[in-house]
Amino acid sequence: MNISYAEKIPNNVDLGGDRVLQRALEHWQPEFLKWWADMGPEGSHTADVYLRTAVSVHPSGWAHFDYVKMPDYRWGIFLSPADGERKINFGDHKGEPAWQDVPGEHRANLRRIIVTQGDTEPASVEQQRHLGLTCPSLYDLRNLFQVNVEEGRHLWAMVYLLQRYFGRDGREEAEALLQRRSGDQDNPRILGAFNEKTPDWLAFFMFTYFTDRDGKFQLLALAESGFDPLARTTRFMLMEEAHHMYVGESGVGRIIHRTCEVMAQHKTDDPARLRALGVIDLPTIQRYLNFHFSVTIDLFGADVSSNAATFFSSGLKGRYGETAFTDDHLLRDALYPVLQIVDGHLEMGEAPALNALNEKLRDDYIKDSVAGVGRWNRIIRKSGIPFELTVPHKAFNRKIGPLAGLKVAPDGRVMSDAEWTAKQREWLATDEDRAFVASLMGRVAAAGAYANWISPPALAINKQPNDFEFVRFN
Ligand code: BYC
Repeated sequence: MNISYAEKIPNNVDLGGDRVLQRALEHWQPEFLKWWADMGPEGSHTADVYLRTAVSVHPSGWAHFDYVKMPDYRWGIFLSPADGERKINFGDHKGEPAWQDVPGEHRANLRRIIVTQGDTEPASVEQQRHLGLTCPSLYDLRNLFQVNVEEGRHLWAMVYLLQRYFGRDGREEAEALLQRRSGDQDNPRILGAFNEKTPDWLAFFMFTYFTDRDGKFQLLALAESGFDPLARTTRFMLMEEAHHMYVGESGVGRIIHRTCEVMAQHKTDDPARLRALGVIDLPTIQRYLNFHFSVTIDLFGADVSSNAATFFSSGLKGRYGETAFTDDHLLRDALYPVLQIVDGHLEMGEAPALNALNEKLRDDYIKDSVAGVGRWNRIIRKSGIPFELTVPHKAFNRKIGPLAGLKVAPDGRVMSDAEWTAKQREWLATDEDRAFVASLMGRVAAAGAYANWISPPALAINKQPNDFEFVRFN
């Protein structure tokens, strides 16, 4: 079914055929728009932005580019095409037809997963809302706005499921998703990383590289769900998510490229000199990386989790690449390696694989993250600079799970509290680092101009040149 843009809420789920649901969503729509006006990107409300909008869920139609006035963006409900033969591929219900409705006994857990996923989407928009005021170029501003509108759409994706399948509870949850606020003392967002600040563009690019990648892996696990509407909606979200991680990877890459250019030009690796020259020194980039990586790997939950085991056994959340595994997809007897704390030291041990599914997904995530860091290092190597960015040890700076009880250096060495306190300034972005990065953030909003601390992109978006007018102000 194609997406109908004639309707108030564009969709490919035949919303017009379910008047009750349509009315419920049309009731939520103005609340969403009010939240967007209050908490969405500052300074975006009158701009025409060269945005990608889906006109169909097929390869030819999901990335249609045109100028859109931001508040007129058509947030809609798009599910990937159904496969009528789809089965549940894991857990106790393996082999049964995928559910088209919510199985009563799993209702509470399913709602909780959908709410947790949904909560991250508006959270990230709130975290990023001031960044447009300090954009390094119109190209970057456009990318920020693209990411923001799509996170808004991902909220719609989860709200559709809540309102369509969970009745009154679902409507209440949909309202609560617009009431929690990132970083709020009394009513914060659900997961830790989504209450942190994203105060500058280095943080934004690190967030979209690392934290949006958690999104990728969680969505890949949910795309295996036995609850078919969740699987179908997450499959379509994943197509959009890929661009967000690209914004992060290429953004950090362009910052590194510019720094290396200035290092080579002035033959210096002295951070103070480089800062005076207006670029971000590589050790500061490493400290930001350490922060965003460690905060993000906490998002996978505790390494041994009975919730994760229940989600899997009941067919709600699979493993990344579930159908490609050649095991029994039940995991009743399997084991999985997990780090354990023995006499204050870290040792590799084993846990039942069923309970270690958060850890498995975290390991898959880490492998994927490391690959992109390797691509950043290639930029540094190409400039002939002897510096290598590294991903810190899995136990570094953890706040969730048993590893949160230890102080661990980026190289994996367990240390005393006193040693950690003395050293952490070398490893995590300090107030001074953040103040310096903030001092570079000035608005560059002329077509083709780029801030001094970041290189222009090698390739802009949709084959447009770097000096294309990606945002028009009215
Ligand atoms: N912060 O048994 P455990 C994205 C809680 S990102 C705070 O290990 P479980 C995006 C946990 O809730 C993807 N609390 O938990 C990216 C539990 O609480 P209760 C988002 C945390 O349930 C960028 C308790 O600790 N999607 O899309 O196995 C921009 C025990 O923990 C945290 C999902 O996460 C934390 N970091 O696993 C925009 C998928 N971690 O019950 C968007 C849906 C754990 O004791 N969520 N806790 O009150 C899930 O699958 C699971 O909820 C989690 C947690 C994997 C997150």
